Amino acid sequence: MRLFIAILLPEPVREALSELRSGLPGARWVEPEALHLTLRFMGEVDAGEAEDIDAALTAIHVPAFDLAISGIGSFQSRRRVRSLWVGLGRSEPLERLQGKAESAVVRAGFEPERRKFKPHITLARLKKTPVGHVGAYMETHGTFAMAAFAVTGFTLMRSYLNRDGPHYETLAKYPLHGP
Ligand code: 2AM
Repeated sequence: MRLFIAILLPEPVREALSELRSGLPGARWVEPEALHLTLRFMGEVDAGEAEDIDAALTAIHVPAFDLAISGIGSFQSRRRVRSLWVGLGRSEPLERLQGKAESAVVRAGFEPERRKFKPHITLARLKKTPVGHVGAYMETHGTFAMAAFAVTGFTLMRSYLNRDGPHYETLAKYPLHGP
């Protein structure tokens, strides 16, 4: 099974982000209920490994915290824009939680993640969208910002790669506690 660790977003946040889902031809928008912030992507694991990850995540204890969303950015490769995302304000509690999730996964027997953590919430995946359209979209929405929301937990997610795009299932929830 294909697993990752994520923060799911409260309904009002998903609703606010949904307003960004238009005005870009060729974009495949992420369904509002699937919007999330990935802390760690493990990829294919077996049932035993999934249990070890779950046990290690259960041992994480950090207080709940607020997280601010601001700005829109993109990932590019081979001179094309591949995805569009909303960014997160710099957050020490988020980095601490991500660090703990990373250590938990390593404790469960996985190789450390070598890529730097770049927190983002993917809004759309793009195929052959002309760069001018992306520029126009950024002109309109690039400074998007909204009120901070409370992060009260994180989740172990399973991803199914369907023909119509990825589908996510929540396998386990790990609540954070009062600050
Ligand atoms: P993305 O939104 O930028 O694609 C499930 O695929 C989640 O894990 C997505 O949030 C995805 O980020 C993230 N992820 C991180 N590394 C990944 C990888 N190597 N392959 C697929 N998804 C990855």
